Amino acid sequence: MDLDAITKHSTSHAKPNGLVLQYGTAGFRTKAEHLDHIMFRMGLLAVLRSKHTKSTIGVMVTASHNPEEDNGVKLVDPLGEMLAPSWEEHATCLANVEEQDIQRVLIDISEKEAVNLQQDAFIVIGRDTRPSSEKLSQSVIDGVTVLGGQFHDYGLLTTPQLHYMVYCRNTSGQYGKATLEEYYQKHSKAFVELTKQISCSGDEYRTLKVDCANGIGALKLKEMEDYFSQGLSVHLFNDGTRGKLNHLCGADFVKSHQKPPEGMEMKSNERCCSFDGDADRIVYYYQDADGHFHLIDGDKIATLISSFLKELLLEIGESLNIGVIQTAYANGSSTRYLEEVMKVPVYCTKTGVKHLHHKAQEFDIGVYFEANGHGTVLFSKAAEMKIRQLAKELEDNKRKAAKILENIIAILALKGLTVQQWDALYMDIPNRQLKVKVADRQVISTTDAERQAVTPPGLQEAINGLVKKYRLSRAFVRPSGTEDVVRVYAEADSQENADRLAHEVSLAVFQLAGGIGERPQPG
Ligand code: G16
Repeated sequence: MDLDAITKHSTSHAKPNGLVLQYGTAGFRTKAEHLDHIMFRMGLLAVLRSKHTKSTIGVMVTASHNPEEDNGVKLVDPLGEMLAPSWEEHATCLANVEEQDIQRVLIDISEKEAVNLQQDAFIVIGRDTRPSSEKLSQSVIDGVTVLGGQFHDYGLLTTPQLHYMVYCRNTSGQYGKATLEEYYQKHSKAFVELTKQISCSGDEYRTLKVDCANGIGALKLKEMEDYFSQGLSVHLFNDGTRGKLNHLCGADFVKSHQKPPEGMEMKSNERCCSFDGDADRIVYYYQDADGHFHLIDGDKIATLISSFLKELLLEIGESLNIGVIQTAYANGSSTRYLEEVMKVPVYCTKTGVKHLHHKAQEFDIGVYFEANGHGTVLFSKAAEMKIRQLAKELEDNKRKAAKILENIIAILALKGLTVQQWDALYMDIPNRQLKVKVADRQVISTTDAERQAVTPPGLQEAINGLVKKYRLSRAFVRPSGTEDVVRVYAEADSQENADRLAHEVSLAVFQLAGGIGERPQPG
């Protein structure tokens, strides 16, 4: 390690006095102007992680669903997964030390993790379209180079694309080349193949309106459009040419306000969807003939996919085990439907893709989705090999099902239901999400996959008392890991009651957990 160079460079990426940040739900997130030192230091840490794993490590500069003024960074581990928890702790430690202690912390991490400092390091970097992202990714590069790491800067990428690049580079091309062209080809091929096999007629399956949250999704979808031109025609809205990133649009807005984004023309029964700012969430929706808005969120996506997979497995006579992973935000109706109607085991983890992903790895086929639209399906290596084998061996009618399964490994598509039939699988329990500002959100700690508050004293008792007043009700609170707020979630038998319960719980948080600013107002 060239300690002098580290000292020299770190002074040009000074840490604001007194600023303490934590590696949260999806890395570091805060106002962009407070992140320069974090980016530089995460460049340093990525090099150590790369040397330690002897693999390429990814760094994504994005604050995803957060407002345009924010930014953030997360590290991507060798198999395209989120950073290992022990290294999250190193990240938080390195982010918060004073400049003169950076070298000591780097040496401590290297010693603790037995990092071979002579090992080469390679880092790939991607960024979203925020005005601050380019400069911040330069600070990452500064950190990488000062520790002697090599790098490839992909520039503008969606978060899933960066994860894909990391995985490709670490699997010696077995999964594909780490280029955008290959990414588009691979995904569109599976999709087009799949749409050929599913006999659905009419345009309704081939057109989709997409709200791109004024973010990177618009650029990348435009690039991808030609690759799947036979299978799907997409109409882009909020493509960043006018509006502000995530402002009154995007998946987070649509999900939490339960209404369409601004800037999208919706005719009745048209299929529409929204990405978030880095295009790693998707929620679907439509407006019925009476003008009512219907949201098809991550819970419904998980239900569709797992029921589809179960049918296919039944068809080919395979008994691979499927598990569905949700978080506390999953609508109560979705959990009941999955367990009681579909008879698949459902597990609840803490918020954050990393937690769901980890649990999903325990199954032959692990389907995980957060209600907000993040998710995927994991096939164990053994399950994948079995399916590929079956796709070759089985007699014709069964082979078709196995072939579909094989393509599904790369991409997921609908099973020929209309969006309305999909929506009608079960009825959501009315629900409401709110945010409360408190002086220090860490005063709230939780247990039971974030469904119960442990501190501050009295808060859980207060929530229990409020929940009892309503039918079919449930509520919980938790500190956000991406925004400086406490999140409140409530369900009840009517929208009015869900709104009321969420408001009453917000007031309890405000009173018992040190609320600041204006008291939460009803509706
Ligand atoms: C990130 C995480 C998600 C999480 C969301 C909200 O999403 O990747 O797993 O659900 O934040 O987290 P919290 O409630 O802790 O703020 P994104 O799309 O912003 O990367």
